[in-house]
Amino acid sequence: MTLTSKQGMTRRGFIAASAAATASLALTGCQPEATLDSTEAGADAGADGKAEGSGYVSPDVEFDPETEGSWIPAVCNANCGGFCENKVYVVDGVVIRQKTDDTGDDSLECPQLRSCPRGRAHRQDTFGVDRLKYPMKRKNWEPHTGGDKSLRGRDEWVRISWDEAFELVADEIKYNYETNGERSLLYGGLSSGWGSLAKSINAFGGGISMASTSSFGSCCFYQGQVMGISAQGIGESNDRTDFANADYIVLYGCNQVWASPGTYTYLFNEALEKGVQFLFVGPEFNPTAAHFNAKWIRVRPGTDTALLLAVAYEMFKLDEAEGKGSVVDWDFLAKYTVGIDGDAMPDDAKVDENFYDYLMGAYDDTPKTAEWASAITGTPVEDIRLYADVMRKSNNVMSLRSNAAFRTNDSDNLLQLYMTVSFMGGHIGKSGNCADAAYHGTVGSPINQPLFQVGAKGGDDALVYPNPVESVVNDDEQWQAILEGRFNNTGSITMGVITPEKQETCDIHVVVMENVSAVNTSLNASLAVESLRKVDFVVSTARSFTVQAQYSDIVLPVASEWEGNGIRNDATWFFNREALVLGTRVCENLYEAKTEQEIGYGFAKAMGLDADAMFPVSEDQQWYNMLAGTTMRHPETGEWVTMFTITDEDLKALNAEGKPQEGYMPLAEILEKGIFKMPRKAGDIFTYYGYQDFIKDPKANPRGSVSGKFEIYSQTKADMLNGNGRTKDFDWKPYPSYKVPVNGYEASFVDGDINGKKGEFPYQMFTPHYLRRSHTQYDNLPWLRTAFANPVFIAAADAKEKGIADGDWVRVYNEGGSVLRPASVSERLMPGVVALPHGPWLDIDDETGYDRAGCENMLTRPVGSGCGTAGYNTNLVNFEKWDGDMEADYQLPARVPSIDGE
Ligand SMILES: Nc1nc2c(c(=O)[nH]1)N[C@H]1C(S)=C(S)[C@@H](COP(=O)(O)OP(=O)(O)OC[C@H]3O[C@@H](n4cnc5c(=O)[nH]c(N)nc54)[C@H](O)[C@@H]3O)O[C@H]1N2
Ligand SMILES: Nc1nc2c(c(=O)[nH]1)N[C@H]1C(S)=C(S)[C@@H](COP(=O)(O)OP(=O)(O)OC[C@H]3O[C@@H](n4cnc5c(=O)[nH]c(N)nc54)[C@H](O)[C@@H]3O)O[C@H]1N2
Ligand code: SF4
Ligand SMILES: [Mo]
Repeated sequence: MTLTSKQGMTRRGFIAASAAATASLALTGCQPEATLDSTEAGADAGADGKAEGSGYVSPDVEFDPETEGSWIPAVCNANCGGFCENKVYVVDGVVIRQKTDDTGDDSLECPQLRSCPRGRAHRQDTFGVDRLKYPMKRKNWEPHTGGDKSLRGRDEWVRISWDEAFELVADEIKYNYETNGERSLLYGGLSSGWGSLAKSINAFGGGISMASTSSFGSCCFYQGQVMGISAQGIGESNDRTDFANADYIVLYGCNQVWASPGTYTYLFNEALEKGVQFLFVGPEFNPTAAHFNAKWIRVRPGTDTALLLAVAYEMFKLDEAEGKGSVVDWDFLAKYTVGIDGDAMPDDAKVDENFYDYLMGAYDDTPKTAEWASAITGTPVEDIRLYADVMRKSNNVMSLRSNAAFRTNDSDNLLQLYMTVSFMGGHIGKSGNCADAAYHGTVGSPINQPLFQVGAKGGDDALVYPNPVESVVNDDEQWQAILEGRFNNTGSITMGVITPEKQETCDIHVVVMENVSAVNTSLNASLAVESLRKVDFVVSTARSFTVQAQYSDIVLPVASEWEGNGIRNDATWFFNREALVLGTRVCENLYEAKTEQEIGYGFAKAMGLDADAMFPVSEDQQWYNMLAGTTMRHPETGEWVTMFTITDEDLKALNAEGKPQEGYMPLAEILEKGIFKMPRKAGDIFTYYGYQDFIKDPKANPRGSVSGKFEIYSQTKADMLNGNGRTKDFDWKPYPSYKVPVNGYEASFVDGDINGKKGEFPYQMFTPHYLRRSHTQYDNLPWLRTAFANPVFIAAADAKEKGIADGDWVRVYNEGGSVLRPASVSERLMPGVVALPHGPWLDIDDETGYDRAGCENMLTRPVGSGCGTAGYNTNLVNFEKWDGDMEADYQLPARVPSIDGE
């Protein structure tokens, strides 16, 4: 299969492209003396720091670490969960080399937090030709009416001053409040409400905000009260020093090798070396399964509930065959859970049904046997039995999952079931056993047990300026809310809330997109475009000419984290339990870009608000506050202690007010090194087994559920799901049962009959997170585009049937539209399944309507059943060979706005 870009690149092609892109490059402001050369020089990619590929400006500076610049720690704060160490070699404010963590002996006790290819290409992000240089307005935009709205996404641009930009945005917002009310504004996208504009908008009156189950899928509403596990079932894994004590590690739909690269995969290596056996459960034998030489338990996307029901069924059957208690840990179930069978019902039960009897077929005449499941899941019957055998109580089993299987329609019973299978074997709260997550930043780190706590910035923020409009629109109805003015407000599922059904209306005229790539990353990109072309005003903050910038009317250029104080976003993304990683300022703001706070301040003033009161703490002071307030657990005593010693000189250098303080280590040390790693050893004081307190003493440490125990019968769960008005024609049971998912495997057949004929869209699509990019971030970087293709993965048997060869262009399509990608033909995928890695930047061809970039969300259908899950991995498509002609994306010019007069 092809993963790397294989089409031979014509050097002339990229030189022409990059010349066009660089022609518009006007380096202003802080730009250094060092000559900034373009790729026209045509140097080779790699070690000499010059990019081969479209439009990257590479400084033509000889590398001489002895005399010239200095190494500075720099953050990489993409939303990938990595938080790896990056260091940059800076000459006169320009980064000419990068390296990664080279401290320590790189042992398992003290691993190096090495960055992935994306982090190492980061300088192309900050110094790329596609950086936005100044505020812009869309050429054919008119205040209040939107002007020619159909040109959004394909218009030219006009440079404007910051003053004008602030005035125009403030005027639009005020005008719409007066004319259409506060329900006319939508914070579009997943991270809505966190940006620099949101604070003033909230202070002024707020707007409808948006929620999504994006990362967690149907795990979203699993807070403590639902079945007594940790929020979303995350944060209570055993810590990594215990991995080697398992007999089996089940990687449930995980792909650390792509989706949590950095150090995380490495953390499992000791287990691999010590002979722990890995199982991988998913629709492809992915790079992670390959790395760990895992036994592949194949399962069709979105059918996991059927699979695990059969695993539970087969465990009971084994237990019966071998003698009660030989396989199932009945003592564990009795002590720590409720609802396994009719004898274990909780007090609040309203339904006279239970899990065991359901499995045996008491309510639907269908025992959930391996054979029953296999027909749905595609898993060989013997593999289901093997999985059940592995889960037996005499084995030590760690079950670690990502949320991929939960980003599927109607998977709302899956987390309860996943936990139940581990409860049945008693695999919780002891060495070698756990059931939790290992994805994003949570691999081998029980994040509920942090070893560092970053200090508060001060003068902040969302709590002081909450959004006065309480309405929240869920991802699946975001575009419908704009196009049809209606949605079901059931609270913020992002925050784990499900309130009862409440149908509301709205009249959206303004969309604000900050810190988010809503057009690319939300369900249904074609409706996103239609929606954005309907409203009167779209504003976004952006670093480069992102898709959301492209579809806006006014774009405000935001400084990258290398231009700020680095740590800015870390409170959100800081997940590495065992290391504190800091970045410091690498350079001044580039071009006319402003930091978030500078944008917030200017906008507040334009809104007529008291900007000084709203932003009382300078960014330098915030940075200091974070450092001064940072605490850590002392490596020997485990006590929480102040981390940094800060002197008067430090205070002066940091341009901040405060008092000198005593701490564990000098501040200067971390500012220079950028990293502190907690030394670890198996069995040390930080060793942790998930849920250990509850397991030790369940009465003294009850869980947050109604019963205080893990609930295999959760009335709360059923009531929430049945009350929110999203699911059609299905009664959610308090115990885990199977619901045929909307747009799942069954729906790929005519009338849903899996023994019948395939329907119009016979293939299942899933959308893995991809090594080349972090969601959309970094997908513009030429090095990464050159190194990794943007494929659709197709099973070899299916490709053969369709006459598609590796590298051919393929059109993948369904009711949502068509996207084009090069084929990567693979023996590692289940037939009937295609994979479109998540995150390319939408690029719709006006003539054909095809998306040339292959944005997978053109094909994801909003369903929002269950808790309102964004079912990215349950969509049906068809595909065919595409005979058109198109260059591979690394050959395309950088995306830069076409600016009037330039
Ligand atoms: N089909 C499909 N869709 C998915 C998923 C999937 O698996 N399949 N996964 C979902 C998941 S799990 C997630 S988390 C979402 C992610 O969805 P998004 O959050 O929309 O994705 P990003 O591409 O990370 O967008 C962040 C944007 O913010 C910009 N940015 C970064 N730092 C700053 C800053 O300091 N200030 C400002 N103003 N902007 C900044 C970045 O350049 C980028 O444009 O996608 C979801 N969408
Ligand atoms: N490089 C990179 N890293 C990232 C990100 C990124 O965009 N790029 N995004 C970050 C974020 S915010 C998140 S949320 C995580 C997401 O990371 P993950 O939660 O791991 O999600 P995916 O990459 O979508 O899927 C992982 C694997 O799940 C399997 N899978 C897909 N569908 C199903 C299914 O229905 N059932 C089962 N059993 N398996 C299935 C596939 O084999 C796939 O390889 O990654 C984080 N890390
Ligand atoms: S993109 Fe993520 S994994 Fe890669 S270097 Fe940055 S933080 Fe680490
Ligand atoms: Mo995510």
